[in-house]
Amino acid sequence: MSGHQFKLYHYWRSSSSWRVRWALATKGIECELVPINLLTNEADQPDHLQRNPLGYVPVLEVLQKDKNAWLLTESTAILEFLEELYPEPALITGDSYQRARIRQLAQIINSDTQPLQNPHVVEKFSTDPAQKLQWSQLWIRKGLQAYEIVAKGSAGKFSIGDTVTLADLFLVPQCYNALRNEISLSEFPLLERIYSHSMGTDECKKSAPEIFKPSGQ
Ligand SMILES: N[C@@H](CCC(=O)N[C@@H](CS)C(=O)NCC(=O)O)C(=O)O
Repeated sequence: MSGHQFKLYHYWRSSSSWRVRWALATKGIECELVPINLLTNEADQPDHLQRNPLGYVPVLEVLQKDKNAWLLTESTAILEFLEELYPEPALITGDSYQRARIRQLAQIINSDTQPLQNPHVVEKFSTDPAQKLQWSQLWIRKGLQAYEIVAKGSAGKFSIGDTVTLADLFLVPQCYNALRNEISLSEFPLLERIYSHSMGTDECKKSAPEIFKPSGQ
C-alpha cells in the first residue's frame, strides 16, 4: 500500500526486532532502521520512553503525509498491522484452524518463552552469571520443547508446511537466543531442521542480527 513511510527502532540482537525485520524483508517493505543500543541505557531515556513507555524495542513509527507520526509497539501488533496493510506474501495463511495454529506457535515464544529470558527480567532474578544462565535455559527449554511437540503435527520445511509463516518469525530468533544461552538445538531435532532451513533463505539472512551488528558491539 502506498502513502506510508516506516521507521523501525530496533536492536541488532533483539529477537523481537528480528521478527519485524524478517517480515519487512519478506513483504519487500521499505523501512528506515534506527538502532537503539540496549547495552547502554538508551532505551530508558525520555526520547525512547516516549516511543515505548516500557523501554523496549521494537517500535514501528508510521509516517503519512499531512498526519502526525504514529507509534506502534509490541512485535505481534506490528506484524499483524503489516500483514493487514501488505497481505502478500501472506505470513498468516490457510483456514481458521491453520491461522490459529500459527498464532498459537507464535505465542508459545512471544508470551511464554522470550519474556522470561529478557535481560530486564533475568537481572531481577539474580546477578550471578551461572544462575542467570540456568534460569534462561530453564524457560527456553520449556518453550522450545512445547513448540517442538505442537509443530510435529504440521511441520514441513517450516513450522507449518513448506512455506514460511509468522510462527517461524518467532521461532528462529528464539533458537538463535537458545544458542546464545548454550543450548544445543540437537535437543529439538525438528526445530533444528526448521532453523537451518530458514537461515538459508534470503529474507531470513537479510534480517539476521549479524547484518545489523554495529562495529565494536
Ligand atoms: N513483547 C515485546 C517484547 C519486546 C522485548 O522484550 N524487547 C527486548 C529485546 S528482544 C528489549 O527491548 N529488552 C530491553 C531490555 O531488556 O533491556 C514485543 O514483542 O515487542
